[in-house]
Amino acid sequence: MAKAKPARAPATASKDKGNGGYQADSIQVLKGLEAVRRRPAMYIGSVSARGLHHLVYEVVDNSVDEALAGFSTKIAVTIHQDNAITVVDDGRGIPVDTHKTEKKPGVEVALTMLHAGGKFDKSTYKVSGGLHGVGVSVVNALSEKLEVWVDRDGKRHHMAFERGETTKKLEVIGKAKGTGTTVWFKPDTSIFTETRFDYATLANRLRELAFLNKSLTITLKDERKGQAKEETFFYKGGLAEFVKYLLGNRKPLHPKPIVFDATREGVQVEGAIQYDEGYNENTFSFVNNINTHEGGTHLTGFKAALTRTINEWAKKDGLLKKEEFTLTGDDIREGLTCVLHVKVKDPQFEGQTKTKLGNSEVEGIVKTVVNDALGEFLDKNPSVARAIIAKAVSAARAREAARKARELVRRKNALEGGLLPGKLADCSLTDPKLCELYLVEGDSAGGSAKQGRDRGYQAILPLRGKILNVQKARVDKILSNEEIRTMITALGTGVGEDFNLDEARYHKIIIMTDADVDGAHIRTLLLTFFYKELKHLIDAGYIYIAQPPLFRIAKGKEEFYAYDEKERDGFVKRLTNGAEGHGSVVIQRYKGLGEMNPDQLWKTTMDPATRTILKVEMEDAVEASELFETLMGDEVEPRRKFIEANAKFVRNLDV
Ligand code: 0RA
Repeated sequence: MAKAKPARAPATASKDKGNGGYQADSIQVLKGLEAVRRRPAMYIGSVSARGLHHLVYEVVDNSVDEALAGFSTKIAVTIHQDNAITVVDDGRGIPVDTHKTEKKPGVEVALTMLHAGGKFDKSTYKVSGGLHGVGVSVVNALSEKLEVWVDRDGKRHHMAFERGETTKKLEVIGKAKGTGTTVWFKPDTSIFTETRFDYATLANRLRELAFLNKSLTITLKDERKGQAKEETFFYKGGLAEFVKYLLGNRKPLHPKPIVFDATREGVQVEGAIQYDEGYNENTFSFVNNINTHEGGTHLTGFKAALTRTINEWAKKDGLLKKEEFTLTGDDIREGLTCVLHVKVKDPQFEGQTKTKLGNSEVEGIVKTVVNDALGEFLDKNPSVARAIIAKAVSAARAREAARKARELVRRKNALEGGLLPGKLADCSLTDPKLCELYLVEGDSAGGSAKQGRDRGYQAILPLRGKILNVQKARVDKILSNEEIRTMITALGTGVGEDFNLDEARYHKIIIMTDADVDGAHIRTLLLTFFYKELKHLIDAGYIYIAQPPLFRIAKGKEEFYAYDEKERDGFVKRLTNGAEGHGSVVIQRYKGLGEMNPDQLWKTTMDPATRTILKVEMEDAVEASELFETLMGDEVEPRRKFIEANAKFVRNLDV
């Protein structure tokens, strides 16, 4: 019977079947990695693109740990022709001497035993938490092949594996000048649903790591045909440069980021903040290089300190009248871009995605560090202090105005006795579960939709392009926009604190815009508005996107509608190769919904029997909010990218 080693047994390990005859140790090892292969998502989150990229992060995190411990300064990542990956670092190299209890080379233990990482006391701060830190053995288990080269003690060592099993034992293959580790692996295509690495995805994480570790140089090289590329990420300024990067070309309120870096009770607290003239907050927090999307004690401490310090300074300076007026945290964080990075020895990660720091002692530590540093900065830079406070005061006023605007929407509705907007062509049924509201771009398309619809359960609200202007505005402005107000009235739910999902007049709200760039822009703006002001409608799964066709292909009496080029070409082929007919094939490209007659619009886009509508999902709200932040900013490029990537939010589904 195999010896039980609970410390190493994975949570998912099946019951010991007692493989007598095999060495206890080898059974244990096999079982460990087999558990990973059987339930990979348990270890890397998913077997989709995200999980695939996680393999790279896992190896890189180990290299970063060497950097945190002060031994490594360079990490090089290469995406090879065949979607294999190499990660090279100049750290100490994975130990090659015989492990005391396992009686195997350390490198073999690290790569074949689950959670073997904890067996080494390698550095004070480790990248560990959430899905990180599961260990390189997990990468090994999920790789068709993996090879490792370790430079240590003047020698170059080598080992090879297949699907987690050792195929070449540790061997010295030559001399080595310095120290370091090279890991080459080819993800197992039988496990992952996505097998191509996305350069931008890897670049984003590596760039982030370089910002977070200012002494680190990280390179990323893509060797694949047609997309060869190489970038080096190195930021001497660390978090201050990170903030500048995040700020993009938004106009800063003060010339330089405010930075702090102090260690108390073994916790290192690093941060950089800068205000811009906009209205959005952009806060990113990290613990040991991991993005704490859900925040936690470090962020709570930071926010409390910021609110307190700014209020105190404002009072001291006579900018606020004694107790009569206090700025709220939200007021003070308007226009703030912030990166907070703390290093904690024994981080406790909580929350749905295990990205929320739970260590209670960290809150007070961060608060003290930020109070001290920020207080000192404000005293030394009174003009910056006053600019920040003036901005927060104006935010407070705007918030008050927004409250009034919301009330106005509510009162107006009450006053009008629930009267619906004149522009709305409502449906005759009243059960919201059955009713659909089409938000249609432009009056002409609105006209076609009104004529083409099934008026029993389909309502039409034409919107003009004007909502474009709300994109950078504060809530009070947004709510004073005619189009937006009309929409809210039609939806019936109210907005902000007044929101009530039960009052929704339709359970399907379908955004129908032109299939061009302008249409995508309007759709994105509507999504942004829903996200910011009517999030619950997205949560409830009420928001959809219509999919109008791009082409009509006709020959004689036969006609087809195509939703992309490929489909179009298919239909054209069919019509040209088909039985001899007369007349030629006519291809019409729809530039807008308005070019379709009511009947065509119904058939292609509105008839539940034939249409495709995409449900907007906020599955990854964190990612979404970051993207929306990007979208709300002044930068054009990220906005364009967002619009292109908009499909990320939608899941193919027709009901
Ligand atoms: C265990 C112990 C030590 C280093 C490492 C693992 C290590 C792992 C990886 C994975 C990629 N690069 C790596 N670099 C180092 C500490 C070794 C010592 O104490 O000398």
